[in-house]
Amino acid sequence: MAKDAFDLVIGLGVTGHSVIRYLADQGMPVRALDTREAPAGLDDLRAEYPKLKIHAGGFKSGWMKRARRLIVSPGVAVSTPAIAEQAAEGKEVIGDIELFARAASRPLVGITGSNAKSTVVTLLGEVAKACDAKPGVGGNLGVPALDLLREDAGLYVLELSSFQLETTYSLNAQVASILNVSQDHLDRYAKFSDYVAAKQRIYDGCQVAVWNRDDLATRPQNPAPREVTFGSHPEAHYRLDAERQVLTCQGEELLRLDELALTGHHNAMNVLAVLAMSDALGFDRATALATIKVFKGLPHRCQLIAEAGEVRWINDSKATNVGATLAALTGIGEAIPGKVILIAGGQGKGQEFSPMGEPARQYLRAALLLGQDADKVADGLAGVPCERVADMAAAVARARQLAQPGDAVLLSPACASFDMYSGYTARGDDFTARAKEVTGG
Ligand code: UMA
Ligand code: ADP
Repeated sequence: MAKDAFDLVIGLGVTGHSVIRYLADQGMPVRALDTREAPAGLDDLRAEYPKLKIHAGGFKSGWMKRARRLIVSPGVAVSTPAIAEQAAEGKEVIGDIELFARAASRPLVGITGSNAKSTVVTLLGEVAKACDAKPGVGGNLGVPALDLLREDAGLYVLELSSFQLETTYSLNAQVASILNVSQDHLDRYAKFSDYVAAKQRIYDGCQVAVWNRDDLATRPQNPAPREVTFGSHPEAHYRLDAERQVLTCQGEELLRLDELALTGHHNAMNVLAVLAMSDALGFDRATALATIKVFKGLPHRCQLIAEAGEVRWINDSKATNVGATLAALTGIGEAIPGKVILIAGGQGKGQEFSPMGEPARQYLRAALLLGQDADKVADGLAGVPCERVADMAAAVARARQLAQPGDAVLLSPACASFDMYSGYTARGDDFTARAKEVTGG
């Protein structure tokens, strides 16, 4: 390595901090930049690494040119001209997951999908823990992958976003899975096929590919050494038998749906995916089944937060795309005696909302729409009574007026929240607090 060579970390969020920590621990020369003037945590970083050269407020072209490698955070598009120019010159442009994959000495499970990643990663992590496999669980879920290397682990279970996969070249997972694919992040991808192609990279070099037999976009485009499928399709290895309301493996009954704490068709799919991966990893099936049965799901995902006057209030703030809202609408619409009052809207990320039209006409009493793309959501819900509301307080107050016994009030926005909130958690917390207020919960 040349005497003054350095790695340039781009983006000073959670990922950037973890990359700096990792490289600094190894005594590797590193510099860092962020395109924003005052990224959060800058002062702490300066205090922790007083000698670290940091630039804030743009791409510093001299550093971009002189850097040995660019380590790019997932929130920064590699198509950004300043980065693309360097890649075109032949410079290595990678992300934290690539660094992780090169360093990890334990088997790795990589899980992606438009929806269900966090639920499946968390549940598989619980199963692995119960089976004494000492899993390190993280990635897009929250704990950056490189931080997992700081603890002793027997196995890594990583949630991977399409953004992270774009800058990953040597994942070589023991087990890899695309759980499902539907429109998302079309503000970052020119075409839907580019988004799918990014997800497909998860299978590169994997030993076992676990894919969704009901969603052919999840099938490895290049055949994997071993492939295992889940779904309700008759040919799925791990299958939901909807008639008998059971989950099976090659015809053998594993679980009745009423034995699960999780509910809804989408969660049956999630459980099948976990079982397929657990078996592929050689975990004890009885321990896996016992762990799965009691798993109640994560907050902000179809979470029952209040019940009053025979009306259920459900927080599904994590539904940041149409696919997730469809799952909630059909799952809840089928399960309740009344109708659904849907609260939706926010930043639409270039999605089409028309796929929501049919289930919305079937299950909705009304839709209360807020945020930047409320009108676009309304266009997709033709035939459903839609009202614009100024904010969550107005949405909750109006939902309370409209709800009848047997109904559910569902926050499932199909949109990102950043036009009104710091993230989906803040949005879900706001809804929960206001719903509890009006229901006296
Ligand atoms: N930044 C720039 N220029 C830009 C954009 C961002 O300099 O054009 C800087 C920001 O100023 C900020 C930093 O980059 O300082 C933020 O980096 P980041 O957006 O890559 O986010 P991190 O904090 O590193 O968090 C990332 C993931 N965020 C994104 O992919 C947007 C987190 O997923 C993940 O938990 C974390 O790494 C650890 O792996 C969040 C997410 O929303 C939860 N993911 C998307 C999703 O799930 O839909 C993909
Ligand atoms: P991700 O990490 O991929 O965003 P989560 O488990 O956090 O996934 O769930 C995100 C949203 O997707 C929630 O609204 C949840 O109810 C919904 N969801 C969960 N599993 C599925 C599935 N199999 N298909 C469609 N939507 C799902």
